[in-house]
Amino acid sequence: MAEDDAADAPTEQRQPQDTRAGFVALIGVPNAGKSTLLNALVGAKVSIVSRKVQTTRALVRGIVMEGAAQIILVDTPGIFAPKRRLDRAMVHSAWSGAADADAVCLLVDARKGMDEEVETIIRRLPEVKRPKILILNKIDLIPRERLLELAAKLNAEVPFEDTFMISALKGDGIERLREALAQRMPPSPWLYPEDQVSDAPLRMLAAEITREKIYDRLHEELPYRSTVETDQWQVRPDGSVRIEQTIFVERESQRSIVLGKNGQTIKAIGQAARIEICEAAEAKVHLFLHVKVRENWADDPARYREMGLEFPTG
Ligand SMILES: Nc1nc2c(ncn2[C@@H]2O[C@H](COP(=O)(O)OP(=O)(O)OP(=O)(O)O)[C@@H](O)[C@H]2O)c(=O)[nH]1
Ligand SMILES: [Mg+2]
Repeated sequence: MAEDDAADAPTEQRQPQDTRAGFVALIGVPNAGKSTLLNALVGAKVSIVSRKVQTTRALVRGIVMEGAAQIILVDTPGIFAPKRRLDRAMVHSAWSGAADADAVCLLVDARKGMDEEVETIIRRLPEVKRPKILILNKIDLIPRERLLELAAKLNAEVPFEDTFMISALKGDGIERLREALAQRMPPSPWLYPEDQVSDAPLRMLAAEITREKIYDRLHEELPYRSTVETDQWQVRPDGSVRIEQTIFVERESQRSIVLGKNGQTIKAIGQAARIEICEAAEAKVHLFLHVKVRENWADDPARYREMGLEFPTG
């Protein structure tokens, strides 16, 4: 090997010794706070959050550095009883995220406790032959006695290796959890550059941000009947970015709701999305949103590919 090659050595060779790296999956019922926790652990907004259930639709990876350890956190869609094809793809992707991880964290909304939905996950958990960790989230909402009771009840059902009580929203217990997860990472070179917080391309994140604004502003079935894709991402000579996105809905009546009276709703969605996309892209952004009616988008494999989901046949 020529001596010059040393300058081009792969990044692993420049890493400190004793590095560790691995995957930690966050699973739980919809709305347990998985995406909020991912963002809190990463320290940046990587995954979208809303008050509504079924916000996350595909695996979202966030990268955390803790000392010599790199933790690749995998946010997953909430696990629920699927009805539609899209539901099935989401739930399938959640379990697949767990199957591949070095550790699986079950996140439970402490205020809701152990309901039927959590029970359903617990029944299937033995299939996942991975170290399991229990995380009780939203501890800001309930008294401590009830927490201990809930932790005991869940630990009686599943052999969790560890239990944490946190508030992902307020940041309580996050530091300790991050350190504990780092300890569990196996020896390995880092898998991503150490300053990277996500593996998702910006155009994907931008589509997700717009979808989050739809979840914030539209209600009932609409968020679940729509999807967003980034069609164009054009960097202009002045460094600003021109972005075009399409919001797919299933009916003309839904299109009217997304547009709103005099286009007010789409304007508000666009404004809110643009501000956040600017931050993510670190550039001035011109955002153009189009709304298209595609009756069967939820049965179209191309839409699943864009979302990063497997298309369930049958
Ligand atoms: N009070 C309180 N609210 C929280 C906490 N963590 C998350 N939330 C709220 O719970 C709601 C759901 O949070 P998400 O992070 O979107 O939940 P998720 O588990 O990712 O939901 P899905 O993607 O639908 O599966 C949001 O309104 C959050 O602000 C917490 O520690 N305390
Ligand atoms: Mg989520």
